[in-house]
Amino acid sequence: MQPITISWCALALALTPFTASAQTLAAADMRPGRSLDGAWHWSVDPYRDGVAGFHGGPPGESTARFQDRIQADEAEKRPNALFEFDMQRSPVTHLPGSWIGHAPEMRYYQGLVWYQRTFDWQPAGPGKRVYLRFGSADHAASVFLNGKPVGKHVGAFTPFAFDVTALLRPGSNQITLGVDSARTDRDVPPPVTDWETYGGITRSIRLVTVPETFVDDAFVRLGRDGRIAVSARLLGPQAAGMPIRLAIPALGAALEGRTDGEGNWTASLAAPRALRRWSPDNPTLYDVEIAAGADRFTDRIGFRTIAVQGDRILLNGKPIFLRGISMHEEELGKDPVRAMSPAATRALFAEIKQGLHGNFVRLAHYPHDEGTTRLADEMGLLVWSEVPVYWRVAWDDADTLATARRMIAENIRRDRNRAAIMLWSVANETPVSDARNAFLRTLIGDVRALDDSRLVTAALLSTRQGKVMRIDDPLVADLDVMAINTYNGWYSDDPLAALPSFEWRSPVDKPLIFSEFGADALHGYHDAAAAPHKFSEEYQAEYYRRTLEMAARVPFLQGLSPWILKDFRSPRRQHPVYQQGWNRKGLISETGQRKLAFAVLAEDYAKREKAER
Ligand code: GCB
Repeated sequence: MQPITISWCALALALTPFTASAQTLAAADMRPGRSLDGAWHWSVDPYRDGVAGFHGGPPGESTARFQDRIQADEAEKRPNALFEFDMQRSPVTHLPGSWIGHAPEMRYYQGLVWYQRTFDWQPAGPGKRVYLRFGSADHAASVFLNGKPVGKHVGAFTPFAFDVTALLRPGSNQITLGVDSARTDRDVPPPVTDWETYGGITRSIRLVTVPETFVDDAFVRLGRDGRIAVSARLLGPQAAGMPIRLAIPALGAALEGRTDGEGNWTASLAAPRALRRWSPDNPTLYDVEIAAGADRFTDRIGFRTIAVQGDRILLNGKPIFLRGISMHEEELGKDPVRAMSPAATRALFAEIKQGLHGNFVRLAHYPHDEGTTRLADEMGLLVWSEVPVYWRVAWDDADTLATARRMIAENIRRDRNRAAIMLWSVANETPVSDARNAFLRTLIGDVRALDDSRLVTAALLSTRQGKVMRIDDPLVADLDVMAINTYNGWYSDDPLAALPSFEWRSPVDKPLIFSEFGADALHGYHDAAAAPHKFSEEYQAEYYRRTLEMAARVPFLQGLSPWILKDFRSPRRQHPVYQQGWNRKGLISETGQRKLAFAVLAEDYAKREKAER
């Protein structure tokens, strides 16, 4: 293979800040394609030499790991060639999976890591485009194909894709990418969170093939007016004025039209009588097709309505109480690497559905894998979906706001066909200030513009006077559903017996969710004393009993998502006996052992479920 000389200009391009992907590639996981998961070479780069030159100066070819050459071949020809970085002889790992599992010394690494693999490719034929799509990269990724810069993406948790049609060649191709997990105060989230940064590539990598003109984005939903509405967008040279057709074969429903000058199409039809509405009890999904020119977009979509009426939440017109739990994206086991296989997610969802009698999950604190929200659709679990606008972000910074807005848009465009998603949340526990209010109001506006069929919320903090709990965050006025994280009895030393007498006051006629409450317990640590110690299973169980008693007395409370289903890794939780790097508020341990509090919540939810039937 001939070395390719990378021009300074190309390198400069590669190093400019974020290049937005211009397309959405909705339902990309349903498209034909080629998985690039599997064996990849990796190489750590703590001083970021791979993107720097001599003495740390401007980038130069000598150190670049993304060059298009097999170094062993070069060395064979030129014995005096110097290679300090040789990706092809670097160790191999399996992607997806965070680098914290690549080698013991990577456990706490934060910085730049390079990945490289080769693959054979036969051209897709004329009239096709090929996208290189990453499910996500934590936190920033620079991608190179055959030594040429392809693009950059900043922000973990949402997918991104680049059109690589022109860069692919018949035969052997080489992808290199640098993934940098380091974040600053201007990032979303900022560096300090209460969860592990799983640096690297933790979701699937695929080449996705589409016709030259294709359905890039499609949103199909049941509106509150009883009609099925579709908004679709074509991308490509023939996008304007193209005939387009929506079909839901199992319902015998079809709709035809033509895109406008920009490639957009919006239309609606009355919901067929035979339509079975999606709900946690009957998670019916339909195959939906949109055909336009050579393209056929397919998805599996459920139809239901979600609304609020006074302090009630309505699913398909009927009040529903959300029997939920929060969870992080982390598989069961002693050494998770955030590789959520369908089986790993199914195991956790089964604990919620069957174990706890739940109907709702808060996917904290960032968009989870697209397979997770698909599984929620399939198994029948309502979802709270959020972006990592967490604790303190740089409210005054225009770039930070732009990042958060992009994350929201990428999340909603990826998932707005998932019937399970009921709530979009724009922030978690953010201290009130004018700058923060303005920032979050912009995000709320974006959510409403992108999706008129769901509810908007944010996890807020309350204030306390004695035993009176007030919800006085001004953002309440902008939300459909109020949500409060409350930890009396854990972060306060109130006796647990006092919790039921706390009184909640609402400033508005809106539903409330307790989006978090919880207490740490180390599985297997028992304390039989009348007043058990914190961190014991008995303390956590009693905390749940008392908090649930309090919850039962709040008339406008319409849901719970206690913190949290499973113990999760958190570098800030270093109590040497009880935590050892884990937040222990799980109802199950990191390996899936149920703690006493699990049964307490399950009993409460079973009663609520029975009462609803
Ligand atoms: C919170 C945060 C959550 C933490 C939790 C805790 O309020 O929203 O991310 O993990 O409390 O355990 O303190």
